[in-house]
Amino acid sequence: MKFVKENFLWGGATAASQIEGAFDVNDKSLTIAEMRPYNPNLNRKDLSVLRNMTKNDYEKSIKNVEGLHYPKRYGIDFYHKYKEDIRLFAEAGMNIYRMSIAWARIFPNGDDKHPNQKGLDFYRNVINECKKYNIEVMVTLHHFDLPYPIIKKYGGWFNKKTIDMYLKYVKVLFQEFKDEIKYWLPFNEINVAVLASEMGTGIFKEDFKNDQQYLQACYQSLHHQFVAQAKVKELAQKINKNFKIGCMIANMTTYSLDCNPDNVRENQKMQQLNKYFFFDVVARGEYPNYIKRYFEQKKINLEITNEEKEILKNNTMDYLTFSYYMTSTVSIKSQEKTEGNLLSLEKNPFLKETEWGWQIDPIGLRITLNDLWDRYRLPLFISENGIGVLEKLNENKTIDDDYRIDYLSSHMKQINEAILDGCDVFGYTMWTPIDVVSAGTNEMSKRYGLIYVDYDDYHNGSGKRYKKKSFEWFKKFRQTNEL
Ligand code: BGP
Repeated sequence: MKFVKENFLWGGATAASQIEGAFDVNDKSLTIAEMRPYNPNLNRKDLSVLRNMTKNDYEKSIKNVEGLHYPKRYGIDFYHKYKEDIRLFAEAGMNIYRMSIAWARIFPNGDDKHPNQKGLDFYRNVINECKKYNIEVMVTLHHFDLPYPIIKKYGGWFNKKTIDMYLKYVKVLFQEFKDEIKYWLPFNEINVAVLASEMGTGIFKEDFKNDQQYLQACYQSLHHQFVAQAKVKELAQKINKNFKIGCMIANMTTYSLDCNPDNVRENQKMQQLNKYFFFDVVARGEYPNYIKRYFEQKKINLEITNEEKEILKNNTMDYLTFSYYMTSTVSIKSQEKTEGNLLSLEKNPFLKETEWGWQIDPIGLRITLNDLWDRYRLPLFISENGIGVLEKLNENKTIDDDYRIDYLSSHMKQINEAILDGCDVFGYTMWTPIDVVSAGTNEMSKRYGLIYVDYDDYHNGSGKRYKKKSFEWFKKFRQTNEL
């Protein structure tokens, strides 16, 4: 099948805390991401791992407690190897690279007077390296990596002061890379602010009286991120009118288990709460009524000023983007049991799943694109999509990852279908072009890349890069446009 769209952006996505390493060089502070330890006994299918750390655990992590290991502090040493890696991305035929900038390298404490020049220099070098190969760069400004000093001193995104510190940081980057970067993402997966708030906003359950107060705080912190994001858009207009600001969510397409109207309605509710709410706010500029009703039921009272309402109304997003890995299946019963866990207990008998229990569903991507296009009529971008697998180099020093080729090509074919359906989709960055440390489980063993990196979960290994079979497949696709 020929891919129909010309000038489409094809590339890969990564995040600073999962690749850079060099966690303590040049005055960088520790980020919340780098403080999450690897747990060798983890249950790979239990996503509650995303939200089970206490403040005390983080304090331990600052003190580097013996016996604990923090893979994100080392990443894949991209900090020193970025030239080699970007050359490989170019060789694979990528024309876009979605990367994130670590706030902690620019303003390590959040409230520093001046930006850290050494941090800016590092990112300038990385961006220049991409430009050398004509690779467009999309920048995520905040990818689960709030600097810990902001959490400790200010309480993370629950505090409105974090909005101002964040805007100061963003302004520096906007001015610095005014001519180099067009596509910006203020937040990675903004809905994580509610789904796994500790990772997304740096707030902790034990700081609130009860579950209800905590849930309210999650939504309040999210509101601060919405306001920050809208202010980023406002600032962008002043600095460079060509900047494009997008909102990203972790896509939560769910199906009803069956045609029982109770289950169908439960599914609709889940889609509203986990997906549409976030895009409704940033595309339409206001909180939808169904969420106000939900807040009433949960006795959630948010502080939202009239000025903030105006800001949201006047600064809607230029494009919408999402990560897409799987779909889930919902019934009233499953939702009661999981209390809205990311993965539902209902298995979809039509889908296969990965070792992490993620249900593979390429057609769901076409469905998602059509739904979003119909609802918002805004350009769409798939900012993450890929499959995590346990892999070992074979005797030929490669990996025959036909399953990855199947996964990626079947999703890419569905994008083609969605474009033929009439959806305006302008790009795709796979997660990931190269193996990285997992965001959720902090392990290196969950590999997504077209390029294998020789490190294990304890950062033992040579760090050498090896092309997998999927690398050659993608390269060929870029040359022929044939899927
Ligand atoms: C998304 C994150 C990424 C990423 C990916 C895969 O939620 O934006 O940072 O890592 O999921 O998740 P994991 O690494 O847990 O497999």
